[in-house]
Amino acid sequence: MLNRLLGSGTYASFDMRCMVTGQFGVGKSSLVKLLAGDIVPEGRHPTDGISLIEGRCGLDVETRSWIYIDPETYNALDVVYNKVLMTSVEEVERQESEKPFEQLPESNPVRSDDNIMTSGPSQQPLAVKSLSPQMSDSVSQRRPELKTRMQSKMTREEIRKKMEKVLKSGNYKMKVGRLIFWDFGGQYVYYTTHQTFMTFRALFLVVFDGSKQLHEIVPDVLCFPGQHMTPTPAVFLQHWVNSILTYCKVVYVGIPKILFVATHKDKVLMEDVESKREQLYNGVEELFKDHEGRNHLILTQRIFVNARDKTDPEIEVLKKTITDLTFEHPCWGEQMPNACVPLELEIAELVAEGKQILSLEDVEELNAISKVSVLSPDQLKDFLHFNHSLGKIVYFETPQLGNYVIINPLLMVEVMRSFVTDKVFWPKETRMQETFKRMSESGTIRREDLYFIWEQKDFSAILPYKEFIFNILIYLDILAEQRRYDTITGSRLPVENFFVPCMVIERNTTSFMDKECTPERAICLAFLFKGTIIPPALPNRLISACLSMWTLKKYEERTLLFSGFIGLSFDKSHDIVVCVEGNKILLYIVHKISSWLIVPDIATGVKECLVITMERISDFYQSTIMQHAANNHLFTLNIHVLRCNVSSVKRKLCRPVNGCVTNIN
Ligand SMILES: Nc1nc2c(ncn2[C@@H]2O[C@H](COP(=O)(O)OP(=O)(O)OP(=O)(O)O)[C@@H](O)[C@H]2O)c(=O)[nH]1
Ligand SMILES: [Mg+2]
Repeated sequence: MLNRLLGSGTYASFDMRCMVTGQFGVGKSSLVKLLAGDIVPEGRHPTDGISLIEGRCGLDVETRSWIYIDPETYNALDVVYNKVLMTSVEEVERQESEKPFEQLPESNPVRSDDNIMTSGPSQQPLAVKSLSPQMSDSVSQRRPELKTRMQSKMTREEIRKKMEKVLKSGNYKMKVGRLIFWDFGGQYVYYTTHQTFMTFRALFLVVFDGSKQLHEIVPDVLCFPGQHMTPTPAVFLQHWVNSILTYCKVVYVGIPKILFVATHKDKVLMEDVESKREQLYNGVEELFKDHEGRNHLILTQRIFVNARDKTDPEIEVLKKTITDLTFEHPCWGEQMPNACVPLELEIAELVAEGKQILSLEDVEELNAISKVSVLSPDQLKDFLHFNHSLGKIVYFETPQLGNYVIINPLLMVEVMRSFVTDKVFWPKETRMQETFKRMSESGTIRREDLYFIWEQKDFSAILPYKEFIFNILIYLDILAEQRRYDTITGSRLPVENFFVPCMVIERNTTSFMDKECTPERAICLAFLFKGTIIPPALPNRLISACLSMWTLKKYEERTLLFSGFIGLSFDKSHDIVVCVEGNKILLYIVHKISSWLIVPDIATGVKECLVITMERISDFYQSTIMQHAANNHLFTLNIHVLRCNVSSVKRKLCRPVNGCVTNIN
């Protein structure tokens, strides 16, 4: 698909996202600040959601040196020009001497309802020459311009002027690729939303506190991944490695790379640092010695820093390691199609003006009125999908979502942060406090309450597109509809409440499992994951999906929705429980009298629903523009039928389902 876009020449793009993950409070933000050349503030400042540090540092493509960028001189728009110009001066010169002869495509997307001529031919700008296979100067003179809402800013003249400015500054000669730090907040509630941004086109750091023992208990943790284990730094390390490898499709062998960084070196006696380093990293090796994703882990560098001290010589070692890993990354210097540059520039210009979302019509118009290059409808769709896969825009081509394009993906970070946030960041306003309290207790929120949250100044960009954004949240299973039915007519009632499973941090303390879900009355299926800990986003999405299929059960006056646990009513006799235990998702089917009375077709139906949902969820993460790429087998699914003495049910349940290995226990 990309090849079609690549048709008219390419430029090399040097951009690297460095995603910094790890347990809360271990020093991620401090470390990122040091790496970006910022001052590390005193005291504890937890990160709300994700913080992005962009345009502060980069790597010299030729000398490999770490470059700090003065924020005063940084201009996001110049980045695109720089990138194009960085593609060897010789090539630019060669292109200059070439005579472009380009044809108008047969399916010209330009509508001819107006007859205004475009401005006359301008001098051919330097690197733009090979941009478009579709537009020659003579053609552009013939092309009628539209009376439109969108205004094309990128005239050839404009691009030429800006290119000249960048050329004159000489900045492009010092080929600097950008490093963009994604600093992830480490609190549990963010775990479901973080994965939305993870990609194999990045480098990952997993940070941990080196002054602690890997297996000592982390105090004051209510909720953490691998719920049934004891919360220790080791559990958090495993969680992050599993999350990264689950949510990043493996397109290139061993990519993305994951580098461990221990912090708090200053809390260890100087003479003990080396032995502590040895002990920590031997522990990490031991933890992952049988891990399937071992080839992603960098275990040769045993970095141990004081994340508050920029003079720590190991910060240089860390920088050097990040540099080497960036240069080894197959996406560093990736070839990007020139044909997309004009539209990219138009979009960058709008983002710089503060625009975050465009309707698809606007994008089509922007493309159609371009004075430099027009992509065909197919190319435009490819452009959108490709840029989505690069993380530059967000575009889901579904009937409900395909009419809008989020041109600044940071908006999604804001959307998530607006309501999936740790208690310390809850808004003070009374109605909103109540909304957040209800969300964390019962896991529900009303549509209008979310809209009300978006009325805050911070989220004013979301408000005009609230319905579209709301639908995205449902599509991502961050929100799930609470279905209700009229008990007399059986017809569906309008949805009032939406569930937000990731905000529920309370654990199941009801006696449902002990009293109702007994071996005499229930059968149990276990979905086993290869990793040691299931990343919470996965069961949370599964819980969302269950909530939209079945009715939430009430027991002992409480609704059975807890962190990693859900109880549902299937019908008057059957209940369903889905819960997480270590690396298993357990599905119980409970009959109100005896497991012998469980209707086999109900059991298989529920199982298949769950399997299909799990496949859909994992497919979602695996979807990529590079369809031919290898599959990620890190997360295959086994089904073990446990505690099932009902042979007819057992026989039916163990019928293999697509894509799953079925084991009988
Ligand atoms: N002594 C010492 N303190 C550190 C070090 N790294 C971080 N800190 C302190 O630990 C606290 C937490 O650091 P942050 O950088 O905010 O931690 P974080 O991992 O970003 O935390 P979250 O955003 O909540 O996930 C702050 O008070 C830091 O000053 C270190 O290497 N040594
Ligand atoms: Mg932080």
